[in-house]
Amino acid sequence: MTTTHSARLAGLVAVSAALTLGMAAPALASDSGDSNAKAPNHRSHHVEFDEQNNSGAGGTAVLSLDGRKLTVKIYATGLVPGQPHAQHIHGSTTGKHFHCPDMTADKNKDGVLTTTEGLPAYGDINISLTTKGDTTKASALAVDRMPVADKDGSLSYSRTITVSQAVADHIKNLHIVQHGIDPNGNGTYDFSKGKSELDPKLPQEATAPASCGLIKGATPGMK
Ligand SMILES: [Cu+2]
Repeated sequence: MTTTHSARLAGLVAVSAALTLGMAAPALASDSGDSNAKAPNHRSHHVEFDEQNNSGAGGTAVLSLDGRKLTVKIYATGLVPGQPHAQHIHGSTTGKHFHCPDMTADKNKDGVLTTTEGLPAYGDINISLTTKGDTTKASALAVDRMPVADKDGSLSYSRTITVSQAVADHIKNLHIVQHGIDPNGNGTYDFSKGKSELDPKLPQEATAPASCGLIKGATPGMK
């Protein structure tokens, strides 16, 4: 995964932007308790983001799945204003469960949980939540197609994409990660925390995770 991230980042060197990792996912037709669904295969899931790296970021997401059509709506706060935040759906559709790491995953104890340190917990990137175009892992670091936080650090995102049947079937095993932090509070991504382990030309601040949210079970009545 590091190799992939590195490769992607290498192509973005010219782009002075940040990365956000996020993800969202809907539920299965077999989920119980969604009596209000219009169709047996229509389920919605709720995500609550928890900060990573003491970023102060948070927010919510609603993931609606209608067959293989996944609508992802994210409302995040506390992100770095004016900066792009790469976001992905992480995890596995083959039964292995991943989760959101805490600071104990900061193996070198430098005070920053890097994407690489978090990946054993996050799992691989399944979907890149871009604003347009490709949504595969190949666009993981396409920061020019990632949402940008407003002047208040808030970010709204909505997109409907067609996912694989595997994703539709295992949406509850997935989660969303958003990236891009500003620990020194200067309003931009800089090298105060060193270089990104994914690409030394990019600041660590641009690639480190800002928040993570697990896909909760089907929420009755939500659309
Ligand atoms: Cu990610």
